[in-house]
Amino acid sequence: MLKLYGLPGACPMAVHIILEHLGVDYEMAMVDRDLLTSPEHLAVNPMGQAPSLETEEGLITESVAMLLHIDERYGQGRVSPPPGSWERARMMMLLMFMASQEHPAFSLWLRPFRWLEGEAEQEELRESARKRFAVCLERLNGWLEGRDWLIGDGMTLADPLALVHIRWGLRVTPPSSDYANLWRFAQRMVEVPAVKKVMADEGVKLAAE
Ligand SMILES: N[C@@H](CCC(=O)N[C@@H](CS)C(=O)NCC(=O)O)C(=O)O
Repeated sequence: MLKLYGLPGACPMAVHIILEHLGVDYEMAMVDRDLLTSPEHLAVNPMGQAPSLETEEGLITESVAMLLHIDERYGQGRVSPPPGSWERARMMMLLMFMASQEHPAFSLWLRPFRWLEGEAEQEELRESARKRFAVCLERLNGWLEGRDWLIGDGMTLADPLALVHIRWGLRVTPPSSDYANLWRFAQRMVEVPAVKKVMADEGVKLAAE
């Protein structure tokens, strides 16, 4: 059985939602934030992060890789457009955008002290990251103009990751709730049964913490 190592409300929640939405058999192992860098967890994820996915063939890290693998292997591609299609290219663009641009901007805003020592330098980095994250949210907001889902007419792999980032964005200025399309989308997403269940299981709400 698949085993997902998670952290409540963090990017593993996107993978958790897809497992639940596709009705895949899985086991959840929530990692204590303080134990991310314990030798036991570093053996699972050498970056000291979550998510990680234990499969019968071995462990994989990186949420985008997990999302794709779960859908291809266990979901018969139900939550992604067919390979070679324009829609799939757009879904991949969104996944990569969120993972490689939006997520790092948020992480730098949240924890500038991981990268710089001086307080003034940290403040400067935090401010640049805040602006960068706002640019990312603006783009995501634009992609949701006039749409219920990021791609096509139903949930794809991109939507749960967007929800995670929108939730994080409630803590940043301007908050994600100021972006009309993002907020409308998030409010719809939390009503999807799999999303509702996962958020309840992880003990998180659509509200600033
Ligand atoms: N590129 C990785 C990023 C993983 C990542 O940054 N995970 C965060 C949670 S969203 C984490 O474990 N943070 C804890 C920490 O860095 O201390 C992925 O997409 O899986």
